[in-house]
Amino acid sequence: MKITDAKVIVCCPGRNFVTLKITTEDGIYGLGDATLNGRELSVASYLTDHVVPLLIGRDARRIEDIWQYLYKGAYWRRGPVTMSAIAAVDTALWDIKAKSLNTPLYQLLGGASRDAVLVYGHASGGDIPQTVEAVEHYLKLGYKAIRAQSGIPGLKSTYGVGRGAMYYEPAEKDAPPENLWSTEQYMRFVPALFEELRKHFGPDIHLLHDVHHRLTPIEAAKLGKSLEPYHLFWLEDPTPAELQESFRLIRRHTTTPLAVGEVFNTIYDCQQLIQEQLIDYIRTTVVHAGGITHLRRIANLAEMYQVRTGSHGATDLSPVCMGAALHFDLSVHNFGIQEYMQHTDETNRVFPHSYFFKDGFMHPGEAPGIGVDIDEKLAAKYPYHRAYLPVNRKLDGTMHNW
Ligand code: EZ4
Ligand code: CO
Repeated sequence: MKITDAKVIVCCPGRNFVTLKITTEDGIYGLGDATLNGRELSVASYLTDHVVPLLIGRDARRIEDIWQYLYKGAYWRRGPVTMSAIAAVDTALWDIKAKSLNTPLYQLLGGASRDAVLVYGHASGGDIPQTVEAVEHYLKLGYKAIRAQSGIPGLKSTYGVGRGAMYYEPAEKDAPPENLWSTEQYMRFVPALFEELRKHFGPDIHLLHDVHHRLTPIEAAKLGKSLEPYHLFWLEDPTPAELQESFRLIRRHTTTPLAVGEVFNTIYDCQQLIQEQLIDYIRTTVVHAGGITHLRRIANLAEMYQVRTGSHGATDLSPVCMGAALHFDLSVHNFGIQEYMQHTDETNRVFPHSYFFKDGFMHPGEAPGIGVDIDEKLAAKYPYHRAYLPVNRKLDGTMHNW
């Protein structure tokens, strides 16, 4: 089954997406997400200029070999650009294989380990009452797990706090906005937020919180400890994780479960975190961590150490990634939870899909392959628009580097 064509589609239906489409000699095609938020065109070029020429004529069925060929053959290993490009190829090839066998992808990954995939949504507001309202809204929609973020009194804007009820978009067009940060104000505020949420909604709903790498290990330890009475499902990215051993310090002080890994791109980024049981959930995703092939490897390592998966699923991960993630989630034994930030209708129209949400759970559907398509004509109506993630500065103007 020779690959006859591979092309990169860049579009911006509300936000930028990079999609790889691989076509084989018998007309079957597969899709892979290659979106790297704020650095989209670098992956598009990596694919178009350096990978696509190597794919033409290759046997699309040899998924493992092509993965190894692109990873080892490049000489330059790892990194978000490389691994997102490899992920796109890998995802498209799994899509093709499943379509050619006329089966939904999860059946090739061992079949369903569960009936449906637990997801969490994002509730946020400018202050505590607004955040309470947002959580209530998600509960009404049927969500069983909800991430709560709130603006901090006295700080003009805080990363991770949405502007609308449902569609939170982390990137902003043209130039990176600048947020202001105060660890002291944040640390005082967050326990009050969760105290209020537990008062309103009781002990049963799963509550999550994302720190977005803003704290030092000892600050994170303190926050984790102060949140213990509110028994979070997880505390995410409490500190940057380049220095994996820094999580030992957090672990020594708190039993609040920890989730890390949305920015990781290989198993080496989380090897120590997993093997020393320094985290509870690994957040690597299909698109940024080398595709289905590599994500399964990470999940298998994690299973040995009782670490569960909790893949990143923000809006900058395209519906193609979401579809692929749901097949992975449904099949992998040590699944924990999947993040689900709804895409806008505009995005959904460009990427028609079989996956669906019901009562707090999602399912990839039974369409052959990943079950996500792209309407290329419609995509062409939304040209790329440069956009960036915000940067974060302390009150005195210093770049906040964690
Ligand atoms: O910052 O998707 O858990 N979700 C997040 C997201 C990420 C963006 C980065 O592209 O932290 O909002
Ligand atoms: Co996050």
